[in-house]
Amino acid sequence: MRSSSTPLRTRLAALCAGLAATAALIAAGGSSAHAADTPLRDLAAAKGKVIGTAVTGSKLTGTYGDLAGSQFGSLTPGNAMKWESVEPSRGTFNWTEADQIVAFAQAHGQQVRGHTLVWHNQNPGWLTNGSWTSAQLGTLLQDHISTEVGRYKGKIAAWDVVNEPFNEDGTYRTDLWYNGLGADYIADALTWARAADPAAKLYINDYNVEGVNAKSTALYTLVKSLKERGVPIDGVGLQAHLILGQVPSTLQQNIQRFADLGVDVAITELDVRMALPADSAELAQQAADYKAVTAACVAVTRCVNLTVWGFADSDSWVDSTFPGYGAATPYDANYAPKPAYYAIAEALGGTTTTPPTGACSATYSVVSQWNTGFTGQVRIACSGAALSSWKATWTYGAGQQVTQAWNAACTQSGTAVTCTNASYNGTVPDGGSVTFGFNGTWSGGNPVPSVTLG
Ligand code: 9MR
Repeated sequence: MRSSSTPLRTRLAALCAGLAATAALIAAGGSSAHAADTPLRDLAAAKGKVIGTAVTGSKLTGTYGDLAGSQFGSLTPGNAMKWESVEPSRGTFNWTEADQIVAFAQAHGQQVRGHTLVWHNQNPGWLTNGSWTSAQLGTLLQDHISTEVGRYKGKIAAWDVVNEPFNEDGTYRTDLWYNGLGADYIADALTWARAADPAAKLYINDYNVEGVNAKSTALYTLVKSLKERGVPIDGVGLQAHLILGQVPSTLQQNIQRFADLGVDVAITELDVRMALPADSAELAQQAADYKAVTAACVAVTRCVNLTVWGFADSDSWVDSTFPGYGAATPYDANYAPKPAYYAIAEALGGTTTTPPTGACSATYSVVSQWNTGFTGQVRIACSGAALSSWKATWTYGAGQQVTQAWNAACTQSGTAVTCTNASYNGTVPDGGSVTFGFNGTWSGGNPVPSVTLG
């Protein structure tokens, strides 16, 4: 796979594009702390790994886009490349979101993991409701793979060619593909994908195959036999949708046994869900879990990619699928890094000064702007920490002047602005946030300052 190192020019462009907010962090105890100086993607690259995230194309602007572009070296479209997304009606294709994500990745020097070509889920109704002979179904699948893989030829580092082919007991899932084509649909799909893009690494991806168990052993046996038969298989994806405190003890051993078969391994969809509301103890356990998974990947040379399934708690599939559970990702819903973020950084060899218990962050954004005026906002959010009072300070770099504030008392002296809490909003609970706003004047430019919380 291509290295994730990025030309400075590209990284600068990524930083400048849509930079709408800055965040400052303070520790639970009030000592100064900050996010890892080195982005996760650079820490991972130094270990010979690529760190990725699943993304939604429409969200790739503002803070979400900044973080997706700067912290991760690989993107996986969460839904955009699935069959129901790209061919909702037979012969009518919609590549808009998939194209957008691929273009974003190229602009940010990132790999793309293509997801996914053959799956039991998220297929279009015309396909699942149709009545097909085996030959027709095979042709449909071959055409689908040739079309999609061919479209992105040379732009996809790895394809999850086959997704979730096994039941928990290691038997094949009796889905549309197995029922219509038999177990060889897997070998055929891999062969067709190889023909359409010889450079892309081809994976089989599944969940609950992180530890050594019946399901992962079935996957192991399949990969071994595909290799023996000369079928193109380059890697296995361990999805890793984990429950708090339940990282399998055999994770590293399992990664190693696949590596020893001569295939790459990727952690493809990592998240760690917990009972809501999240408290400090849960967030600390989650950090330990993320650290353990990252360390297991770091320990095995052929574990090449570690991808989180959404990087922020506001962008996770977990909450709607498991009511009462959530907070599964490394950033909270306000894009403040959680203890899990720092745990990943540490497992990748980074050093941070953040307390393991969590932090509060202040995020400045320009809400609206006109000729010479603007409305700004600062959001103070805590995760794994709490505040009973707060003070946010920043220095304007382009002559801006605060004229009026609400939900805070703000003063400006020269270029220095100091805002303190109102009588009613000094408390920011663990997992909560407070927002204050202000109007100001500007001329020439209105760059976003860095906010210090203290
Ligand atoms: O994140 C995806 C979510 O938006 C979809 O609603 C869901 C539908 O099945 O699929 C999610 O992604 C899945 C991935 O494609 C395969 N592994 C399990 C993921 C979580 O369900």
